[in-house]
Amino acid sequence: MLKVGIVGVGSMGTQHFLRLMTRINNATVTAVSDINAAHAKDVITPYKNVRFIADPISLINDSEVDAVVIVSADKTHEEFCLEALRLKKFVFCEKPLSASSEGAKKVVDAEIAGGKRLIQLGFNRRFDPAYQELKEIVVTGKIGQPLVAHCAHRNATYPAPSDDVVAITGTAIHEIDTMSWLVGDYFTKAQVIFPKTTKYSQNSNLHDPQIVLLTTSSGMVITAEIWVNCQYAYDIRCEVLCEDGTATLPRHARVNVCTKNSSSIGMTSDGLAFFEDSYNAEFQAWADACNNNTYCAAAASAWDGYCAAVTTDSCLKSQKTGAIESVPLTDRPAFYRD
Ligand code: ISE
Repeated sequence: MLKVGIVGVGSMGTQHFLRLMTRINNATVTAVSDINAAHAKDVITPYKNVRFIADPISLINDSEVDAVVIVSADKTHEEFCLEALRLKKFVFCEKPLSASSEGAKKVVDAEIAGGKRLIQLGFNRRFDPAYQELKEIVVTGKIGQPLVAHCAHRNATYPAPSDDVVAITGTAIHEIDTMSWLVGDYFTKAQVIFPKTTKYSQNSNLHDPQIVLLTTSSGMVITAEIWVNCQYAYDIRCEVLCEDGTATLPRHARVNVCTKNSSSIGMTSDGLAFFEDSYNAEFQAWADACNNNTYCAAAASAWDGYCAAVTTDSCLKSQKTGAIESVPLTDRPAFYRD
């Protein structure tokens, strides 16, 4: 039984806590930490064997914690990953790996220096069956080489505080990792374009929607629309244009209801519910890998987190310059090749 410590039980951390306690086999949570002690204690109250440890570094060091789940504020991920690596403990870290590409590089270097792959990054879509099918079609070349992909990432509303930085490092980062994984290539160029902003943008520092344009090393172009206050629902779209056809992510797994002169399909605004199966699958894969003292090759690694951070840095630069910015990435080191 894998004994897990969770750093951060905000909305997503609480979901991961409940997931590990009720839906994941051969893993249990032994301790949690959170800056909001009262809330954390409420979360664990029904579970008598879970301790609250105020200091996250003490939690990571605790002898009853074999492996660490990091779901705290983005800016803290790097420090907690480095501490877990120092102790040679397995880590599941929510994205981003670090708030900067320099920080992400430090984590990658520390993992390589330790000689063992210990970090799994929470890019959950790699475990989504629809995305997996899309990838299979694209990488096997069944409908020719991919040329262009159009993606959309829409949140009904965005939790405050939100701004242009978070739209890239919190939201566009999913498209960045997913598309790089899906086409098996990394990005060389990035640009961000600001169309007219919706009246629902919560502050003057958030252009909404934004269009992210990415070019891969093979010359494929990806357009990613990031619209975090679309109002109507959580909506994720992806269409890949290949030489002999197109492949599109299914948009609905729900029943289509027809009544007089109308046809409708329900949607949800809850992104966690939308991708629930993929979250369960990625956590089960992580727990299984930890219990087998190895890493899950299907999951995102620290290197993938570094690549995403370098790409988001270029997007942030382009938000300021309006120009096409280069993405200074190199080939995957042997340590991260499966
Ligand atoms: C959030 O952090 C996520 O990971 C969600 O998947 C994404 O839709 C949302 O925009 C992010 O804020």
